[in-house]
Parts: sequence; C-alpha cells; structure tokens
Amino acid sequence: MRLGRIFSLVLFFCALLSACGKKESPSGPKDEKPVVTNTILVDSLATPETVALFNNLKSLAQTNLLFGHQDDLAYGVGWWAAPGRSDVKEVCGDYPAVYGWDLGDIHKQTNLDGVYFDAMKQWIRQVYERGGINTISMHLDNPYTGGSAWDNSAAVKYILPGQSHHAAYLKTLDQIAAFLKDLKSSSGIAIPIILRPYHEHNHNWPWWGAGACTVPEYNALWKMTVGYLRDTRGVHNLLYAISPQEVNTIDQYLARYPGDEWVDILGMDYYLLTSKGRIDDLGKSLAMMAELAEARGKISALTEVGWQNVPVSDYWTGYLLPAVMYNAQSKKTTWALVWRNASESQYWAPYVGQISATDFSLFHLHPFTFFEKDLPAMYK
Ligand code: BMA
Repeated sequence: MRLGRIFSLVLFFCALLSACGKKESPSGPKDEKPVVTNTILVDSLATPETVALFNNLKSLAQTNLLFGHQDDLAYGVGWWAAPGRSDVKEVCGDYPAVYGWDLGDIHKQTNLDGVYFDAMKQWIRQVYERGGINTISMHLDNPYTGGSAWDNSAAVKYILPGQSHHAAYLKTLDQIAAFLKDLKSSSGIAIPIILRPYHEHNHNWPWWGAGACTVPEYNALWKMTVGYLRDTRGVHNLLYAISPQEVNTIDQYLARYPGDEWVDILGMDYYLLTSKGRIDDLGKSLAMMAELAEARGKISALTEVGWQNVPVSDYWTGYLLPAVMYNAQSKKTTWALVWRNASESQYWAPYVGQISATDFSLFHLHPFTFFEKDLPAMYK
C-alpha cells in the first residue's frame, strides 16, 4: 500500500516535470525549444543557419560585392510569374545572389505590387534551396489612416504600446510573423531572412519617416517590432537591417538609429548615382557606413541603389562598380540591390536587349561581383 502510494507520487512528479518541459513557447506548441546560439546578433536565439548567414556575409564582404534584385523571380519586363525566369539571369547567365521581397499589403492575398504571398513563399524557398539570400522590406499601409505607406500623416504615435491603434497593429505584426515562420525548407529548416523594416526613415515620404514621427517614436516603433517578432512570436530566422537614404555623415547615419542591440546590418538606400560626378559621394558614404558597421561588429550594405530605366550603357561598370570600389572601406559593402523590373516604364535591372545589358554582363564577369553561383554555402 505504502509502496504503491510512493510509486504514484513519483509518477505524479514525473508527469509534472514533463508537462513543465513541454510548456508551449509563445509562438506555439510545435516550435522547438529556443537555444542561445550567439552573442553577436539582435536575436541571441537566432537559428544556427541565421547566425551562419551573418558570419558568411561578413567574411564575403571583405572580398566581394553580392548583387541583388527586387522581385527577381516574380516578374520582369514583358513577363509575369514564369517559372525559372529572371531578367538578370537572361542577361548574364546567373541569378542574383540576393533577392528582395516586400510584405506591403500583408493582409491581402497579393502584395502591393501584385505578387501572391503564396507564390512569394515558394520563390523564397527556391532561393534558399539554391543557396541564395532573401531580404524582405515592408511597405505597410498607414496603420492610423488606412492609406498607403506613402500616406505620411502621423501614425506611429497611435500604434505604440498603450495607444489607440496598438492592438490593431499587433495583428499586422502577427500576419508578418506567420509569413516569416512559414518559410521552411523542404527539410523543415527555418529559412533565414534579412528583414528591412521601416526603411528610408530619414526621408519624408512614409508614415514612419522623419516628417511623421519623432526620433523617440521611430526608435520605439523599431524596438516594439523587433521585440514582438522575436520575443512574443518567437521568430528566430531573422537578421535585422536598417536603411536610411543617402546619408553622408556619421551623425546623419545615427540620427534615428535605435541602438546597436537592435540592428544587425547597417544599410543605405541611394538613388543619386545619376552622374559620374556622384561616384565619390556614394563611395565616401559607403566607406563611412562600413567603418561604422565594422566598429560595431556588424556589416554594411547598399540595400537599394540604381537608376530607373538605366539610361546609360555603362551604368554597371562605369558608375556602380567604381562607387563601391571607391576605397578599401567602401569595398566592404556586402551587397547592392536594385529595385524591381515592373514594366518597360519602370525597371532597375537590365533585360535582354536593354542598352546596359552588355555592360551588365561585364559587371557579372568582374571578379569583385558575386551572383548566385559564386556563393559559397551561406547557411553552414
Ligand atoms: C516603389 C515603386 C512602386 C512600388 C514600391 C514598392 O519604388 O517601385 O511602384 O509599388 O516601390 O515596391
């Protein structure tokens, strides 16, 4: 009798212990238990593949520039969602190393540029399986007015914790978290993503821009977003990139910076390279940013660059390459990404027959540039 009671007690405690061990993580019962993997990233629980991506980008940055293109697989000039197609590949024989995507309109079936989110997930998986790199921006609608990302009326102050539109905004972040957590490889690995929220925040066009929120508000928005995805939703496949637009000085760069513990990659968007006279300007800015990044153990990137409809034949080797190769520091820029090939009236990468296509092939062949086939294993 007594032995039996002791036995049941032991069983009871064993059950209790195992129940505690199985405690659901905030992001759901199916998730594996998070493990501390690093002390260098915003997310100390980042998956091993995410940490590897950062370390590999850091070492490649010393020697090469990765080329990136927004929506490369989704469409190009004169085609839409055609399996395997890519304007970049058709011009130079290889896919880009970096692929940009955007989560604007995440509450709908298609994003703001008409790309089905389900298809986007498939392309992101293809990229990962081929060894490429995915980065995601977010042209989210104004959460106060319901207008577009370009509706730059005040919104941030209404979505911060305790404010009228906070709960509604968390629903948007839930949709983003769900999308990011659904990015799994065929063997179930969470696909690492470079997330680039609230970009060009020093400019005035978006609701998160300098004209629509104060520095403390912007910083609070950034931290709230990272904290929610990482700690509440348990998303651990992210590197976080910030990207002010066209900044020349350290002070300008850091003016709205949320802090080293909230950012993995220092980026910059730059659209002024429309004359050779600006090569120095971009080169110096990239050098400044690379130094800032290096001093913090981070990496830097030209997160958006380009000349719409590439109206000169030597843009790639005559403008972009000399700017990135301006000096030893600017050369440490990790990647340069050009925007989308929406149509004949809006494209940023060449397509077959475009006037800069031949020069783009030379850019591709240049030993400094890396396209997808040039990449070593980025996730190991
Ligand atoms: C802009 C343009 C728009 C597009 C937006 C988000 O620069 O390309 O046509 O909707 O980016 O991709």
